[in-house]
Amino acid sequence: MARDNTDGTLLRGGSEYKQCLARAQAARQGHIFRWWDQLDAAGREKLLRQTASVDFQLVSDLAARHLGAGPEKFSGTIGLARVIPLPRTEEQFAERRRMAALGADAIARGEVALFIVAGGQGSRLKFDPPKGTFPICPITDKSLFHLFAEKLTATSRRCGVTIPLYIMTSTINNAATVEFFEINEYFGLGRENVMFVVQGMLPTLDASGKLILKRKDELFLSPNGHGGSITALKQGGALADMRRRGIRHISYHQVDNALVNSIDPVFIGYHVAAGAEMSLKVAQKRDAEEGLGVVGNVDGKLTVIEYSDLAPELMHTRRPDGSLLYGAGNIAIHILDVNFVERLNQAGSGLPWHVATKAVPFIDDSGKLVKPDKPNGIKFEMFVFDALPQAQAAVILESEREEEFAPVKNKHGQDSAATAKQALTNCYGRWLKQAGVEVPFDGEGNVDGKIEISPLFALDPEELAAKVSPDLKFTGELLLE
Ligand code: UD2
Repeated sequence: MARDNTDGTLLRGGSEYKQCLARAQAARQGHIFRWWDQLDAAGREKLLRQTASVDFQLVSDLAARHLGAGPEKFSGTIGLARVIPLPRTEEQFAERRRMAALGADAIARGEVALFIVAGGQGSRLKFDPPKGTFPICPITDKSLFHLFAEKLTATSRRCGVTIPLYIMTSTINNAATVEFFEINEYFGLGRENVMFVVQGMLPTLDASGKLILKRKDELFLSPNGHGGSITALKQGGALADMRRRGIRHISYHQVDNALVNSIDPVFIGYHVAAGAEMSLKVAQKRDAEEGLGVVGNVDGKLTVIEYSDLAPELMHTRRPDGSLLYGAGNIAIHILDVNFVERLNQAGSGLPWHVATKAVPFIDDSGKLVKPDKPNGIKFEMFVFDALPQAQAAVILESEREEEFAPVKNKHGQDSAATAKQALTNCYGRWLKQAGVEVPFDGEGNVDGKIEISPLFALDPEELAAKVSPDLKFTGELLLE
């Protein structure tokens, strides 16, 4: 308070407080200031800053629409979507080669940027720092961000062009993410070619629609979902930067896929050839309940239905041959056209909201912190794939999951760091085998040992085959940098 009295911010803080309190009270959320008298100047400032960022109208609309509505599972009719299958015939291989050439041309013309969404909290991994800093490479322990940066550098060199990188963070992890890039000197990408955009945050509500306080001076805010990237790209200045650079196509992926082919000429080629506005990659689901959305036609529009929104009877429907009817899982790799993202922004993104209920710590009526073990907090998120029905044309490309999808989601078990590291080793092992090198695989396709091939050494099996001799001996650990 002394500071307020001496430099005059008390007056500003005072009027700001009155304004924020009035807005909160008008929205029936005045309780967020109940501990005001106990807060020091820093706490008051924090609470005011957070409250000022809250769109109370949106919050009350969301509460009115979603509270008590119960989980809505999609159980309607899903038409099958046209998916470009993995190549099997000579003709299909030839078409993929033609598309690769088309895509490589677009990259070389400087029309493609990489965009990584990394604003999530990664709570299942139980790793506090930003997920992109997670050490993932099997031998060197390089981080996910480092691995993606090397892929980008290798592609840039191959195509003779600078490919800019955009990363979406949230207020929770932006500072730590930027610092990680600073410390690592932007992994050689050049600071001027890396841009961070910060996504929006939304308050978490309790069952009665009240904003949850996580501390006496802090609202429980959560990132607004990866669908928030549509407006974040615009508001953070990334779209303008892309326009300046002549970027037309945004290659989008999540921060948690260790095997992703960040800039895939084949995918870009198909997207460009179809004049698509948004495209996505799918892979066959491991099993009916794997946490991947499925793609289909709903009311004549291509749509992704998130696994948690899909009725169990649809999720488990099988064809006569035993395969899953809705087995094409969304692996969250997209291409978005810059013009499309601009158009979505004109409609304020136009993406629907989804509800998730999570156990979140809160301050109870007596001011004590409670850590519930049952879900008590209602979060709202937008999903980027909900933009798909608005795309005038779209391509869905099937990918080999062993080559392109190794998500790092959990601390242990399936989709964990251990399975992703094994998937990297196995993928590099298959590339070596194609190059004629003897590599032992067990019956489940796992290499016994560790292999790491830096993208700067070889970006794909063809480049590797040109660089290694079949006489290379694998003795349980192999690093090619
Ligand atoms: C997502 C997809 C799922 C499948 C799977 C593939 C959703 C809802 N589901 O599942 O269908 O494609 O990925 O791995 O997307 N993120 C942000 N800001 C946010 C929330 C998330 O940047 O507000 C990022 C996050 O950093 C991560 C990615 O989005 O890179 C995925 O987030 P997730 O772990 O919540 O998604 P998940 O595993 O439920």
